[in-house]
Amino acid sequence: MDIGIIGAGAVGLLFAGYLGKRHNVTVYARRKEQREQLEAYGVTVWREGRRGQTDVQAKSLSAFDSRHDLVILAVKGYDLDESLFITVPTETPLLFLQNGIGHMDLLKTLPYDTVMAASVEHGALKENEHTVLHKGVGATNIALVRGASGPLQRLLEEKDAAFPFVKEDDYEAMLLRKLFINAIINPLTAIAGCVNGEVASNPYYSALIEQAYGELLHLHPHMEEMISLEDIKRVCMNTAQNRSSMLKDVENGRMTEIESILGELVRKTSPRDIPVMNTLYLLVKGKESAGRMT
Ligand code: KPL
Repeated sequence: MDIGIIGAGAVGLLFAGYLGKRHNVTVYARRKEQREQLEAYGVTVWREGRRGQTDVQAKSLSAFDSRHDLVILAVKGYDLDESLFITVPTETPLLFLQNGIGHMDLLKTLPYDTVMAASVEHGALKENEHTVLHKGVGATNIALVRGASGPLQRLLEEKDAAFPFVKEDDYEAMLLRKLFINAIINPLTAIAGCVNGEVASNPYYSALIEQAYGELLHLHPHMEEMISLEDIKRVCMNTAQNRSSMLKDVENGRMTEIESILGELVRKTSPRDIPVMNTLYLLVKGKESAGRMT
């Protein structure tokens, strides 16, 4: 396939590094220096001490190539703005990789023929403009929201054990499942300032995971069959060495994804019903605003 990937952060580079082995990949990056490095060196993926290098093309969005068979949106939820959708033709199949549920309305309302959503369970850390460390092998769960199933089937045919795709039937349940993971692990690691593995192994943080899970389950009781406490702890252990995306955002003084992950939940629910989630939300907002003032 001819694939365009919009966004060249850790996740965008990880997808480019793996998919670029078998597909023709163009990475759309905002900054010229990054595009130059991607063109010159390709994408480097480090996994378990081994280095893989993949050639890609790199362009700015203003040079968008409308012939892609698939466009993967690997930007943060808050960067999914209108200009992207003016650039990409409505016939192009889109795959959304965002955390949280802030983009759920877009999935439903955007006038694109083929729309897919994914929840990414890999641990990835961007080392430099063209290098990503694949710190935890997970899966990319992928569901068709509407339209043709061809691009999704092609991704499912990928046979790389380090970068598997798994088909999901219900995209809303899939996103909600990932929401449980991100709503608990991301704020906790961002506040505690620790890697994912530590929130599961430290008994005090682990107690908070249990309390937060209980609150989320109380709001979405039907999710009990779809995600257990053990599943959340398993994600922590599978990505044990990973610094969550929210921790990295806080450390770098960047805006976090807290709004698309917890914003709606906190606004719709009384703090008395979700004391732990509400506290985590406020603490991340506090860190975020402190970071942006420096
Ligand atoms: O999705 C993640 C993130 O950091 O955003 C997890 C699964 C928690 C991996 O770090």
